[in-house]
Amino acid sequence: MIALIRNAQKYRERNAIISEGITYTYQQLLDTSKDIALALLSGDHDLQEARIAFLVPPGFSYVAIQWGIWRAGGIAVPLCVKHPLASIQYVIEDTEASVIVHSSEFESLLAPLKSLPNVRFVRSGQFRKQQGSLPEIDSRQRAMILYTSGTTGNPKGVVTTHQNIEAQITSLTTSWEWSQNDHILNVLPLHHVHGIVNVLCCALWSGACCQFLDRFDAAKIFDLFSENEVNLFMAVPTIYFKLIAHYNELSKSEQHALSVALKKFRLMVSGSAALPISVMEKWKQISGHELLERYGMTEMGMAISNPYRVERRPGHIGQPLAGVQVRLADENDHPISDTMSGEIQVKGPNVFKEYWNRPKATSEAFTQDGWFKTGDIAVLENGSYRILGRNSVDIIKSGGYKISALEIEEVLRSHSQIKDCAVVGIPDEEWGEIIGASIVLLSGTLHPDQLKAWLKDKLPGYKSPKKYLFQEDLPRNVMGKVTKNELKQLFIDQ
Ligand code: MLC
Ligand code: AMP
Repeated sequence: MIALIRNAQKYRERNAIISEGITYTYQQLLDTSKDIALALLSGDHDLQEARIAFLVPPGFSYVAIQWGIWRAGGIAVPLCVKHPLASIQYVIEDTEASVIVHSSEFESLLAPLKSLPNVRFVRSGQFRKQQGSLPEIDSRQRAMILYTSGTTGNPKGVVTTHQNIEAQITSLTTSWEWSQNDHILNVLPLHHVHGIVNVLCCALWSGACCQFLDRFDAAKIFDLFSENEVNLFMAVPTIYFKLIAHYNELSKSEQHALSVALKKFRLMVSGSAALPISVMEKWKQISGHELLERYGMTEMGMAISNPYRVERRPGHIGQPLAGVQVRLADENDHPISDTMSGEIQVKGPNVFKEYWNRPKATSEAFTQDGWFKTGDIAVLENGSYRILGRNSVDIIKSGGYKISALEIEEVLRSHSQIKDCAVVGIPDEEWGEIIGASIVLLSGTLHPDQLKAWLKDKLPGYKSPKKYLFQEDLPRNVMGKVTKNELKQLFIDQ
């Protein structure tokens, strides 16, 4: 049996999930996920490693479906509730999903896909109590596919097995001392490793309680913090930035009451993007907490973390987590001495199995001796790693989302008025980076609002450029290659 579900049996009477004001126990999660698994299997469907996509808001139903898919032997493919149909369809077609589970609010969005051949649509509210037995699940089986942007145009599906997920969970639960007394608030999107593994799965592995907010809302988060139930919080730097901005708008007495509540937390973590020291310091003044910064990636869960108990180093990501091997390597994948900077390469049971249906991309992601090449450049300083940047200018991190410049360029180039374009990440205190697009028009004029409206059904909102620069030609070197660093500077100087 899947370890996460076997574990849950130790905590049957405890609270597992709170969503929409309702509290659900581990027993309810076990029962409902079993019903879902049996319903998915009914009609003699063999779901071993079948891709089952699901589109439901964060909450109990999401978790019960995720567990139901796993218990039926399937591979869980979470879809993003904010994505336009084109992005959802891409994931469904790329994974060749045979079942799509969705809640009623997505009925009309998904309607155009109903004609897809060999796809079964299942409404999440329609699961009935079922009798029957569930298949044996091997921990080496594929469990989940999450989509991530890379240096190729289209997002790739990152496949993890049950064993991978278990390794990702246990290195965090031991390093950060999770226990059944913990209560975490989950405000993160549930199609990425941060919200799914670090928050949800770690809580459920530990017998703790995971409370959901359906979306990010600073005022609601502070209200919940003030109830003194939540004692753990994990978020991306942009969220801490937004919480600080909201705190600054409160009255002195509200600020005081909130700070008192925050000081009682056990742990607050930041990751998915570099934490600006200014954000760390302001949050410390507000909450009394030095944010624990850690480093990870969809392909490997978390790899490096500041320590839980001893001193954390601002601007640094810390040391390898339990069970994870880390090295720095040069461009020939040779390990380098500790004093030099190089690519972070990672090995361990936490590292993913493959990119779905992309053997070439998978083999290119590993060195010949099996190290995963992260593409992040770091240096080791007094025993603590510090990220210096990425080896590709085409990877942008905005608000914790990884975004491929090439994917956006490909879409922009399909506009009838666009002759050429180049997309870059522009440094920004709130978002880490924001997307800038330089556009060369064939003729006429185009307003950024028109482009934004045109992109709306083609790309998720967070992939839509925030700044545009219309140019006669793109900056290029003598070889004719676009000089993206020069372009970045043009945006900065704007
Ligand atoms: C939203 N918008 C963004 C954005 N998020 N723009 C750029 N970057 C982002 N990340 C835009 C929307 O398109 C919209 O634009 C406007 O902001 C308001 O949208 P919203 O959806 O209401 O925004 P909000 O809820 O405030 O979202 C901000 C956020 C969100 C920070 C809460 O981006 C978020 O949840 N980020 C977390 C991502 C995450 O979990 N990453 C982990 C990946 S795993 P307009 O123009 O239409 O108004 C990973 C590994 C690891 O990285 O180490 O963890
Ligand atoms: P994703 O592919 O969305 O999982 O994002 C993974 C990437 O996020 C990593 O390759 C890093 O570039 C970045 N990242 C995650 N955590 C940190 C951190 N603490 N500091 C800097 N970058 C980070």
